[in-house]
Formats: sequence, structure tokens, C-alpha cells
Amino acid sequence: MSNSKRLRIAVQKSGRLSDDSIALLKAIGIKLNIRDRLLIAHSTNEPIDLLRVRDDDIPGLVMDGVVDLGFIGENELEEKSLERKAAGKPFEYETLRRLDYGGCRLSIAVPNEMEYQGIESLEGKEVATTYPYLLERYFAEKGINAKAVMLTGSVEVAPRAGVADAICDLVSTGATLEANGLVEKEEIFRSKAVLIKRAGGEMSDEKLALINRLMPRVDGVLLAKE
Ligand code: PRT
Ligand code: ZN
Repeated sequence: MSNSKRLRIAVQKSGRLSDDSIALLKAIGIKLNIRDRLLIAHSTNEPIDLLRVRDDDIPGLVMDGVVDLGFIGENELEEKSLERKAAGKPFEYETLRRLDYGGCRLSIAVPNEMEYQGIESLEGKEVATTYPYLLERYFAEKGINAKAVMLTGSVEVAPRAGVADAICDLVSTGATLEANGLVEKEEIFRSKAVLIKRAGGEMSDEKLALINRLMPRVDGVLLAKE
């Protein structure tokens, strides 16, 4: 657990958030010795260890207090919070900063040929997604009786494969939707990468002091890029 003296930070090992998260850590003066295959990377100039994992694991690692800080997309963070809340697991965290990368939106998209008059058109339908909690919360808010069908990959081919009537997936340029004959209809969540801190449990004065020393540097980097 993170009662180790060194500050533990979780970052995505390889994916869309990895390079920007590592670049930010380097920009605030943390020297890192990252070896591609390894789960852990040690800083050579600060008492910091990086845990390099799948992004899906990062919210839980922070909420269970296994790591002190984590870089994660708000989409994944909010989905996992809802899932953990439903399962009676700890779901608290503190957002330290909203970052300037990882921007995307979670949207409902329907096949080109579907007659869509608004969210009511999804009444009684099945919608494929990797984010069932966010999607079902949206349906509940709108008073729509539709079903979220969980798929962990290739969500965009679900309607064509006859697995669902529509999809709810992350969109950035919209090229993937277009390539699959889908049209974006409802934006249900806007996301960016965030830096989060564990909320439960004691944190040593040394770790808190280190975080307090690093945060102004994060602000400096974000400001310089504006
Ligand atoms: O292996 P691991 O589990 O760590 O990675 P992953 O495959 O689950 O995640 P990854 O690396 O693809 O994405 C990590 C995070 O990046 C997401 O949780 C978002 O917060 C953020 N992000 C930003 C995106 C996108 N933009 C994005 N466009 N994540 C995924 N996409 C996908 C989307 O799912 C769809 O397949 O890109 C496609 C759509 O892109 P456009 O440009 O065609 O619209
Ligand atoms: Zn993932």
C-alpha cells in the first residue's frame, strides 16, 4: 500500500494519455528512468515511483489508496466511481488539476439509416458501450427505457454486427463514427485528462509537502501552454 515513503503515481502504460502524462512529469522537473517493459519506474531526483498500468485500473488504485496520485481521463474516472459506488467499494478521490490533453466526448451515435427524432427514438433499444454506468445514468435522467450493452472493444461495429441498435462511445475527430456509417446524436459527457489524489487515509507530511511543491510547477506548465 502507499504508506511507502516514496510518492506513488499511476500513469497509463501505453495509450493515448501516456506520452502527455510523462511529458508533464518531466516538464515539472521529475527525472524518470522508464524501461518499456517494467511496471515500476523510479525517479532519479525525487522520492517518486511511477506505476505504469492500464488506464482502467487507475481509478481503483487511487480510490483503494494503493497509489497517491493518478493521471486519468474523466470518462474512465466517472464510470469507475459509479461502478464502485454501486458495488459498495470506496469511490472517493480529490481532483488536483484538470489538464490540457486527452480531450474527447462520450456520445450516442446511431446508424445513418435510422430515423432519429431525439432521445425518445432510443426507447426500448439496445445501445453498445464500454461505459454502461454513464450511459444508464443519462437514460435515467432523460426518462428513457433503453438498455446499455457492455462491450469492451469494437463498439463501433456493434450495430452492423446486429449486436445493438446504436452505440455510445468516445469521439474526438468523428472519423471512426463516419467510417462505420454512424451519426453522432447526443453528447452525454465531456472529458479531459485529470490529475487526482487519493482522499482516504493519512498521508505523510513529507508526501504532502512534495505534492505542494510540485503543483505550482504543474500550473506553470499549463499556463505556459495556454
Ligand atoms: O490499454 P489501456 O486500457 O490502458 O488503454 P485504452 O485502449 O482503454 O485507452 P486509450 O489509450 O485508447 O484511451 C485512453 C483515454 O484517452 C480515454 O479513456 C479518453 O479519456 C482519452 N481519449 C481521448 C480517447 C480518445 N480521445 C479517442 N478518440 N480514447 C479513445 N478514443 C477512441 C474512441 O474510443 C474511438 O475508438 O478513438 C476512436 C474515436 O476517435 P475519432 O478521432 O475517430 O473520433
Ligand atoms: Zn483502458
